[in-house]
Amino acid sequence: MAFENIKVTNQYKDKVALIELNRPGAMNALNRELMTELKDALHQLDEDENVRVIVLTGNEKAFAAGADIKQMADSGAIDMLKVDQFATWDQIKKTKKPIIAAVSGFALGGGCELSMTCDMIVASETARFGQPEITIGTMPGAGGTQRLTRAVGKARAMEMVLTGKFISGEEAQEAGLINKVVPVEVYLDEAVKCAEKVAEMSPVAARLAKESVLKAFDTPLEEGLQFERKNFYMTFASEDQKEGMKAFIEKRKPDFKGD
Ligand code: DAK
Repeated sequence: MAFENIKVTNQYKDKVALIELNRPGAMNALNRELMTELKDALHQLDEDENVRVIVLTGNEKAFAAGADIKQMADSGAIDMLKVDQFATWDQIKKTKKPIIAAVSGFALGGGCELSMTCDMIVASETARFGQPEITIGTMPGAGGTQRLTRAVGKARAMEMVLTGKFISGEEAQEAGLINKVVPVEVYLDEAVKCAEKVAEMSPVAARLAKESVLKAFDTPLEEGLQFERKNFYMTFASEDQKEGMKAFIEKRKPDFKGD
């Protein structure tokens, strides 16, 4: 598939794919075309048996500075309803394989929301996370009031959403929004290393585990525990579970095939 607004490398490393947002002249602003390409690429990689983990990145200056303000500026509510870009975002959210965001520079508005849709975030020391929609007369619409609040708590989320304040990579880590903050020279390598680690695991177990952790966001505890239990049982239907436990007993490294 040919893409214009993103670059996709299916085998960036063994079993690890890389998607780079690629609108450097516009700080990787997420226009409709880019989001559709991203949805298609994620779907394609989700189906690709040689890929186990996906790394999503921008460039050193910007992961993404938000939805494309120039494209949105004159839209009416009904135009937006008709275009229904949320369907694209919803599709992205359904990716079954783990996605690791490698964030440097600005991750603002929709860019911050996109990073939070990923399963882990590795950021550079120059990263700036923010939900500045209020400064242009609107508010977050793709998870910025919900995922951010769950991650960093009410006080910080309110401040970011109501004043448009940015937080640094270090603050984001301290607040629990991201996994790791590292020097800018190595943020992509660190994200890829993390992806390679996950790619060594059973892809069946990784898929079920990701699904279970995400379930924690929208279910009461007892329902979440029941869901987790079923997925736990399900891992025992996989060859990978047999291989993993046999390898432990035989004191060797497991070779997970994804069956
Ligand atoms: N949209 C369009 N263009 C953008 C952009 C954006 N969000 N951010 C930057 N650019 C463009 C600039 O216009 C400029 O283009 P030229 O003027 O050179 O043509 C170029 O990128 C470089 O930007 P600056 O010259 O401004 O660079 P600076 O270093 O001075 O500043 C900045 C960098 C990131 C601080 C600044 O550009 C900035 O404040 N950008 C806007 C940040 C922002 O307000 N983001 C929130 C946007 S609202 C939805 C889902 C999600 C959303 C909406 C709907 N649906 C599913 C329906 C999300 C909404 C948002 O994200």
